[in-house]
Amino acid sequence: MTTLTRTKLAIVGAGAVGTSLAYAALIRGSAREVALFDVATEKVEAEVLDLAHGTQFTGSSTVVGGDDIGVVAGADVVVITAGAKQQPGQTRLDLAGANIAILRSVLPRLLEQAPDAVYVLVTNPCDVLTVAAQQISGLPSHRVFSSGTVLDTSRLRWLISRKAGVATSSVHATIVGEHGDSEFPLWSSATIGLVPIRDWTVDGRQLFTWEYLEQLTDQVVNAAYTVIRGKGATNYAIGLSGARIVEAVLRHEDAVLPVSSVLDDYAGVSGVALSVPTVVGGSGIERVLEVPMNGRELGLLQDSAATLRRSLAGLGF
Ligand code: 6V0
Repeated sequence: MTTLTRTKLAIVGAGAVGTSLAYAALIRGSAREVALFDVATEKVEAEVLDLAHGTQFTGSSTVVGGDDIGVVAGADVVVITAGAKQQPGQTRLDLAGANIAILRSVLPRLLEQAPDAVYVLVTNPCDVLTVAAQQISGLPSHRVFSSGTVLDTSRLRWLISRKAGVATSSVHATIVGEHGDSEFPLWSSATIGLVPIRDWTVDGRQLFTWEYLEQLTDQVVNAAYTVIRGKGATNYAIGLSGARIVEAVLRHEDAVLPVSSVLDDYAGVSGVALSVPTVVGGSGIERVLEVPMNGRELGLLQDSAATLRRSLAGLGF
C-alpha cells in the first residue's frame, strides 16, 4: 500500500501509543510524512531518530518531530495520543480531568498550525475527549472524532476468527458504544462470511451459543485491563487501528469503521460521542450509518450514552 500524493500525518504524544502509530503508519505507507510532537524533548527526539533510522525499509515515507509544535504545520490528519494512561485498577473515565486539561492547552496551538486537518482523538477516555475537543475547538463534528471501538472491534473479530477457524477479515462483527466498560457487540448483525454467527456450526453443533458470546464480550471489554496488567500499556493494536483510520481519511476511502463522533439524534442519542458504524473518508466523518439493532441492543446503546452523559456532566460539558 503506498500513498502517492503529498500527505502529512501529525501525531501528538510520542509515548507507547503515538510511537506505535508512527511505526505502523511508516510500515504501511499510510502517509508520505509522519510528524511526532511531544513536550518530552529528549524522548521525542530519540523516538524520531530511531524511526528515521529504519526508513530505508519503509518506502518513501519520512519522519520528523520534536518539542516545537511547528512540526505539525500543514498536517492533513492530526492524531492526539498525548496524556495520562490507565494504571492497573483505573477505568478510562478516571483519566478525563487530566487529559481534558492537556487538550485545552494544546488544541488551540494545533489549530493554528493545522487549521484544515481532520482531528482524531486516541487519548482516553476518547469518547468524552471527542466532545471536549469539539467544543474547545469549535470544529464541525465531522472533523473531530475518535478511534472509538475500532480497536475493540478488531479484538472481537480476532477472537471469533480463532474459534471459527477463518480469517479475521472474513468475520463481520462490530463493537459499538463507549470505548470502555459499557461497550457491546451487535450480535444481531454479526456474520462469519455470509453465515449469521448464531447459525455457524461444526459437525452440526452450534459453536456460538449465547453463553459463549457473553464470554467473548467479557474478554473484549476486559482486554485492555489484561494487557495493561501484563505490560503496562496497550500499543501495537491501537497503533495499527489508528493507521487504518488515517488511511481511510487520506485516501478518501469512505470505509465503514466504528469510530466515535458527536451524534445528532442517532437512535435518540444527541450531544454524546460514541461509536457506531460510520463512513470515514476525506472529510473525516462522511456519514453515520443507521444499522439494524434489536431492542436489547438499542437499550444497551442508551445505557452506554447515559454513562458518557453522566461523565460529561461531571466535567462541565
Ligand atoms: P504514554 O506512553 O505515557 O505517552 C503519553 C505521552 O504524552 C508522553 O510521551 C507525554 O510526554 C506526552 N504528553 C503529555 N502531555 C503532552 C502535551 N501537552 N503535549 C504533547 N505531548 C504530551 O501513554 P500511552 O502512549 O500509553 O497512552 C496515551 C493515551 O492513549 C492514554 O490516554 C491511553 O489511555 C490512550 N489509549 C487509547 C486507546 C484507544 O483505543 N483509544 C488505546 C490505548 C491507549
